[in-house]
Amino acid sequence: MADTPARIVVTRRMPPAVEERLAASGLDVAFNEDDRLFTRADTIRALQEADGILLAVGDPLDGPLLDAEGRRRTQIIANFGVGVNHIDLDAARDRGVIVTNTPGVLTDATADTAMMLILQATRRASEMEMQLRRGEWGGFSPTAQLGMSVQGKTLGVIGMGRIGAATARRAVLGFGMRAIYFNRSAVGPWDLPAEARPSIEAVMEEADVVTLHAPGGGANRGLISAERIARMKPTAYLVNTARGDVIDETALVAALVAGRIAGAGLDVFAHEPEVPAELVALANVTLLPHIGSATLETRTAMGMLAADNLIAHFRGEPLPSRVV
Ligand code: 8YV
Repeated sequence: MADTPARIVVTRRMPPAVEERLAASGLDVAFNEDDRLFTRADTIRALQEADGILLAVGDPLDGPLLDAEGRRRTQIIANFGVGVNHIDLDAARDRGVIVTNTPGVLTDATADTAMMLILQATRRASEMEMQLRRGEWGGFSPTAQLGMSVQGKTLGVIGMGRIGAATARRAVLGFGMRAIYFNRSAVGPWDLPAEARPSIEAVMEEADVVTLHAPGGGANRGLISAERIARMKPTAYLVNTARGDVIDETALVAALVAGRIAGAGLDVFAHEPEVPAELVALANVTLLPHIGSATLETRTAMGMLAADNLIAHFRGEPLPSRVV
């Protein structure tokens, strides 16, 4: 490392082991002890003062911001998370700013969350829990509170990358579902029965549960459009652990309010932390506050990988997971 240590700004509180590692790294690290969300002005200051920034999904970075009023010092942005749709990658590329992310380490946690939402949605878990908590449970009934069994049903995976495949694996091998998928490029072969379909439409039409695992932003904004939602069976469920903007949220709300699909399980929203009031009021949706990767083990691994990228960069070593 150079004589004067590189200065790093960490925009969010990190799991303890990650902060310890960074503190001992030889880098000059400024932590965010009270976890206060950075304003635009804070981000500009960080870009002017720091050689590297470790940030997360609530820290949007566009081209004008990256210019930092003409005084940017930052060479590398280490994103805490695999999704980088909050960062303008073209703007970073144009300006020679490196961007890294944290693939692989959150695959299982996010696939677990997708499976949890598949089960919560199809078994009406949120609705049932609310019923109980409100004191409205009248006791066992053979015919009330019925959901849909997932065994033998078809899971439709949109985006068969690491997390999509891990979700299919859970659903097929653990819960007896069959899996079909659409992926933009050819993928496989798989160590489980999973059949490709030629289009998103084909998956939407055939699946009993559609689960989304495509990255957000860019061309994927509104990928699950009103027209594509309309292809779903009226008995089908939609699950999203990817990014809120992958769905036309207004169209989804309309479909759910009109009862055109059976329900949804959502961990992500188009304008987080805002959640449309219509969704909050609906019984047939399960809503989670973007907790796909929220286990101590996973968040620690994510922070360690982000730290690895920063440390490698300032040591002049190859970066473990570079995006730009
Ligand atoms: C992260 C995620 O926790 O990695 C991602 O893309 O969606 C989450 O699991 C979040 O993005 C934190 O930056």
